[in-house]
Amino acid sequence: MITVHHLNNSRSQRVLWLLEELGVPYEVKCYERDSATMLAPVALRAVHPLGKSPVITDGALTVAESGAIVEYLTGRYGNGRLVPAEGTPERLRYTYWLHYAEGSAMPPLLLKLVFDRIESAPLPFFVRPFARAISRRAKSSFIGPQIKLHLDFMEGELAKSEWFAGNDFTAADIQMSFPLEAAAARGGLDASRPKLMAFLERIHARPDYQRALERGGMYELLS
Ligand SMILES: N[C@@H](CCC(=O)N[C@@H](CS)C(=O)NCC(=O)O)C(=O)O
Repeated sequence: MITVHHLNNSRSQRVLWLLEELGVPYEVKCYERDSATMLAPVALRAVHPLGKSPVITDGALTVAESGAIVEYLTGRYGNGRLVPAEGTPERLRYTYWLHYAEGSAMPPLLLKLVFDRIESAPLPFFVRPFARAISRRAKSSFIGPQIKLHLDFMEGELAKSEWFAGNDFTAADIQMSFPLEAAAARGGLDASRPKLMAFLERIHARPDYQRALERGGMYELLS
């Protein structure tokens, strides 16, 4: 039996969704973020040394890192579903988006989260203006323009086909859901980018997406 070690409001929501789409039975072991630091509890380090989510166990196997988990689950249980055929242009696009989600789209969004927190952190009064000025500068000179660059790029790509890898829904769309939901919650993604907003509407309407939400509990990133 597959166990998904699921941290609330996290990337592991994608793994629950993928398992629902594949119709593979699984159990969910829930972990709660620390409400002050937002970090995962140390108990998760007993599953994998980094103590991050998602991580799954399947018999004697432990697989961490969401892209690797997607590859493992589709390869072991997919029977060709949710992955374009080898050697097609769609397969190359699929591989690209599978890596792009964590490798390129997430870093500027994570930086924004960190600097937003610095700005709102309770700091000593003599430090506060400097911390806020540095944070605002980092956001306006680098982070904001990078997020815009990526959102424009993704919007343009979804103007070419309905889903990221082509005309069919694939596991790359599941992988891409997290950066787009994070961008909608706190990265400035709004109705000015209709293709991306329509993508979010389409995925949220999928019954397996809904079922995964029921299994994983509240998912605040959706805002
Ligand atoms: N690139 C990794 C990122 C894993 C990651 O940072 N997960 C976050 C949840 S979204 C986490 O575990 N945060 C809690 C912590 O770092 O303690 C993946 O895609 O699996």
